[in-house]
Amino acid sequence: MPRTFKIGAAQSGPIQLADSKKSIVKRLVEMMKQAASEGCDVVVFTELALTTFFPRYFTEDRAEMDKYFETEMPGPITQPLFDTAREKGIGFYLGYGEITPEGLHYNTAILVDKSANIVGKYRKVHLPGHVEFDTKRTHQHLEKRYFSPGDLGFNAWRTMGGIMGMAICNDRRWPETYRVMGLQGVEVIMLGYNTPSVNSQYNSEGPEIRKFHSRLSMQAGAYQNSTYVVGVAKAGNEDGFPLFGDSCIVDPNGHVIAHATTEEDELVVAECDLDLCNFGKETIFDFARHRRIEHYGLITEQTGVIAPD
Ligand code: ING
Repeated sequence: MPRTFKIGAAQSGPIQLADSKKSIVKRLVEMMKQAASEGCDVVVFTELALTTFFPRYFTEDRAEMDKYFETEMPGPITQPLFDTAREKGIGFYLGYGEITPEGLHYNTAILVDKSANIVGKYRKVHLPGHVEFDTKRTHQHLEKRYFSPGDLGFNAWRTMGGIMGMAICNDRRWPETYRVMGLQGVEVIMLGYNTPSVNSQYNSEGPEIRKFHSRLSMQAGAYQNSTYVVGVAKAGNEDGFPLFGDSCIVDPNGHVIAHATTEEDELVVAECDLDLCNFGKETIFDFARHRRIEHYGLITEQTGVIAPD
């Protein structure tokens, strides 16, 4: 009997500066209802799903960006997501900007089960970009200015009939992200991303190669840890700044089994058998039998490159 788990990847189309969080939540609830009507067990939303990708804008006073963050989850704005999840019996992943009671700012995601309980929280570890305005870039990417590096690590939670993990955007480019969760037996890694269509430091790097790198990273992570990976974009043109879509669901063999075809709100659905993870975990990627950790020390002892003389 397959351990069926139906996944809905709810890609978001563009969010403009003028769009209210209330109007965005309405869009997300619509996709959640569509996912529930198609029998999904979980719906995966994107990174910073409630707002435009505000780290593209520089403000001297960082507190000006607090309006893009949430101080409570759920709060009045996001409560309809939890109410609908409970009513429909569907879980969800939601990416958002978090301000803690201590006033710290994180790029955060939560995992919510079918009873609308927050099962887990993740704070983005790998923050790309820079802190100060960079005159050499065609557009800014100020995540290191507005967020602190995540302090919760990479965890996995047994919920909704499987072992679930979370990551956010740039995390998908780093093999350590997947392996730490792979060492916890993860079967589904959910992640949202907001990825500019053009490299701000190398403009001839356009959407095609960037989509290739996005899929390459997620397919490799899925295969090398025998897990499903769900990557969900915020896509489209936000106030003149294009983000690519290509949301996709990758199976434990590294195959893209479903993907978006638009740069709008689009639900991508795949019925998955979580037991498809087992063969890889029990053979080629049976970590206990094959890994040789005595040779891996540099990975945690050293941050940057130290090349031979
Ligand atoms: N966005 C991009 C991402 O990692 C990026 C930043 C793009 C870094 C391409 C390197 C190359 O997909 C976020 N939000 O991390």
